[in-house]
Amino acid sequence: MSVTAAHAVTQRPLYHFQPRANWMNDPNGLIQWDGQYHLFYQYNPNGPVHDTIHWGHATSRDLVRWERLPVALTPTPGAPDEAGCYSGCAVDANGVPTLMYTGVRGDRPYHESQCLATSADGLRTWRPHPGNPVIAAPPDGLDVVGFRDPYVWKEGDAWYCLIGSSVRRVGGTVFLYRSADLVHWEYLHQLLTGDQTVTDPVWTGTMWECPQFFPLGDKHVLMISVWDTHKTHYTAYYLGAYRDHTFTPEGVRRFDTGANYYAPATLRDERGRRLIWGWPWEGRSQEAQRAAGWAGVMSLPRVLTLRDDGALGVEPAPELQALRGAHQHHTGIRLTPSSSGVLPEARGDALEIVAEFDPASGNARQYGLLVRCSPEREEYTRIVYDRAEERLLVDRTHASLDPDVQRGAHGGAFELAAGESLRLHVYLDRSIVEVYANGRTCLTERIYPSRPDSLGIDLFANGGSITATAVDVWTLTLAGDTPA
Ligand code: DQQ
Repeated sequence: MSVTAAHAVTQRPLYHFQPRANWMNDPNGLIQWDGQYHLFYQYNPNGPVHDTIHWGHATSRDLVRWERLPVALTPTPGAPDEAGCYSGCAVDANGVPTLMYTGVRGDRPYHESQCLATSADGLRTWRPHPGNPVIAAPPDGLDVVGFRDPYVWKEGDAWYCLIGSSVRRVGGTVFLYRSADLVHWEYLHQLLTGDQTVTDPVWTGTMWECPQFFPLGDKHVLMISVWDTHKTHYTAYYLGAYRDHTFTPEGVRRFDTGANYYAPATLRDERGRRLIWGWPWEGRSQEAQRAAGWAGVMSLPRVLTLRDDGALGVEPAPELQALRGAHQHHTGIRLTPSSSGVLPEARGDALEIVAEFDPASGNARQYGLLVRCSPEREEYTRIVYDRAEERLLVDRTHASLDPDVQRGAHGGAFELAAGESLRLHVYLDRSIVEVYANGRTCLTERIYPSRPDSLGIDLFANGGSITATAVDVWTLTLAGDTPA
């Protein structure tokens, strides 16, 4: 086996959802129907690059094992989606499963319009609506860039739809529409428009993609994917009040402060939970993606809640515990700057780790976890709490000896209350790391260790000592048909 092929094998995630091969990006059309979760996603069946975008489709009963189904949406020659079926949503239209998505046609930059498709066989096959597009162009009189990613919900007797866009030289925006039948739409107004000159507390960019808008507790959340020509891609959310089709935001924050998480979509499941999936895109070259034959992965399902401090709470879905295999439990590990190899038995590239640190137990300036460590530390990825800066980071500076992969340290502000422990909950799956902390922040990063022996994990402390009060490590395995 060539070196490249060997790397492709170890970098392909084991328990995160992926198509068997080729390209995937955004989650789309998330819906639970007759108990089954349906996950659609942006998919190119023709190669591991973003092109000829279809909708892939998978279902699950337990959020862990996914069955891959035939492609749901295919571009139709001569139709508004002839160049691609871009992102969108799914609704239950009085018993008829209905997708609303952006069709693109022509040459780049594509003409974008909004289309419908329905299924008469239990969400298996989909027929484009003969009247497509149902929204042909953005509202008149505005200089807009981009018009895509419809998000639809029902309120009273009417359907409402948000579409992501941008007002040139102003900022990202979302247009609000109303319809009685999902086919004839009336433009109402801009639900919210960003200001691209404002950078604090979050720069909301020049264009908003993939809006999500939903009630949570007694508030509404407007989630947007911040896109910019300078290659900025991240997710932000506004929490606020929604009344009379007007949204009054109280503040804006980042969602997932890692380097590789974008275009999330949500669903409210039959248990009333708000679940979210995002797209952790690749952090390696197009050549490496072509050599691997695949690109893109779906994040794990997360449960969103509304916290008393006005921020979103986020936890991995508890169903993921079904992945747990062999388990180790350690307590009271004292860490100093010279500590090394404190978890010699724990190894693997598909692991769940829960590590709890007591800040009152010492004065370490930085502490945390190392994953995917080679025996002599040529490679390692650091998950770091910087106590002085009050920041939680994933540091990929030494994650790979491969010079062509993304590196750098990413993260965000994270304050611990007086007496509060730090609880790091980490899912490692070969080339993806998802980090959750204290139920209120998360980071997603892609890493590409080049050495097959980069399988160790460790704990560390810098600038002082600290105690890890408890550390649990599980080897994760997936029984079922998901891995290729
Ligand atoms: N991806 C889709 C668009 C969306 C973007 C195209 C976000 O609909 O705006 O594949 O990643």
